[in-house]
Amino acid sequence: MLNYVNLEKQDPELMKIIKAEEERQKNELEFIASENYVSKAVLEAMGTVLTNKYSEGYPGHRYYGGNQIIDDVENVAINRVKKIFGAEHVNVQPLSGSPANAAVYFAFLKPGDKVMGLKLDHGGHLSHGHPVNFSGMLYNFVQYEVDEKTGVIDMEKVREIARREKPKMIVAGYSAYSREIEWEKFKEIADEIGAYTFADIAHTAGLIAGGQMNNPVPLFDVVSTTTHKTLRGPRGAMIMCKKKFAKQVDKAVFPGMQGGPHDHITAAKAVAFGEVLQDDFKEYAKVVIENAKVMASEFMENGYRVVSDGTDNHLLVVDMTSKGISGKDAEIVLEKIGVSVSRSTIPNDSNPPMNPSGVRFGTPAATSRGMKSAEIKEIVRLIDLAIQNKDSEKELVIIKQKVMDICNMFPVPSL
Ligand code: DSN
Repeated sequence: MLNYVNLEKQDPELMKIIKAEEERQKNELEFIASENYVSKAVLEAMGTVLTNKYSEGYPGHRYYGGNQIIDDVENVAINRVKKIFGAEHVNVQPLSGSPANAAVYFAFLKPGDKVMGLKLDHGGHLSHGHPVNFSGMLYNFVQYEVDEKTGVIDMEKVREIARREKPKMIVAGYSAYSREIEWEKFKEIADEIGAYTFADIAHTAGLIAGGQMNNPVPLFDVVSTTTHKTLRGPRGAMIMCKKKFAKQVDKAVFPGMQGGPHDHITAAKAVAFGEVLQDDFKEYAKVVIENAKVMASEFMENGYRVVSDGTDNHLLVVDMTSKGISGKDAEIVLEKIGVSVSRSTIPNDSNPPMNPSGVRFGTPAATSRGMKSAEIKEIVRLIDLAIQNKDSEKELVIIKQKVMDICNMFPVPSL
């Protein structure tokens, strides 16, 4: 239980709401692939006086006085990232994933330039060129897709599109793609046409940091990631790049995109990076993937179609129409039993994004609670039971109690 003495006294209305969310997190299972639980130390760092400071600029070059201590905070964060990913240059100021990606485009491109990214319904991200997003509005995106039969990116098709379109930048790294990414091949293709390589590893950064997936940082020109997904830090992002691009990336973040960095969040990022450098983080990353693999095979054994027939990372996209239910309706049924998931499009989805065919499941949060394959198997069994009994409120209540029993055995690390 966290201590909120002053908040409780001063603002009981808000305290009640925050406590309700605490209870929800304790009593529900989190399978949203982009969510996780931070440690108490990370939470504490976010609640410090560092939030009071303005520090536009970078360590040693600020536009406000009194920043010597903030410089120390930012330098600790930067040095830890360099150690984790082998990055030549790091900017830890981006406020979140999309602003980080905006800064990357801003650093390397001019409006109207051609960029290649994976289509949203094939696993890409809004900021990889979707027409409703700034990326699709400001830049001329051409999109690649996953193979219709395998659900996997066909690198020869990527090469073909790249040769034909000659983009200035190729984006790899995704939000709903469950397979290892062929970073070397992307680099080879980009080199052939003289394009920049940009990896968005927001989803898999923690798995890469834990040594369980291939690392694009030594290879690619620029890499962005959020810090709050598999990396298990506070909400935020960062950019890593080759030294030769350091100035243009820093300029794009500030003053190009942002004003003052959130120094309390930078401190919490540093604390999380410190945790990533501990030996047990490797084990966590390994179990995240083991759990996702078990989840995928259990779903398939129960007759569900899993996109690409499995996973190499922390997530899987399940085509719920293979069980006669849409992704949105499945999300609602699972909410009733206390399992949080996010609906997801599947490649070439015939249904609209608000009511797509799939559900994306991710195992980082359950793994942070200490769950292993036995629990994952039981959870898939309960999910399947809920889908089969979707119209029986009585059955769903019984299943919810079983979910609650699992939650009670595996407390949220910070609560
Ligand atoms: N919203 C994140 C996700 O769920 O993947 C990406 O921005």
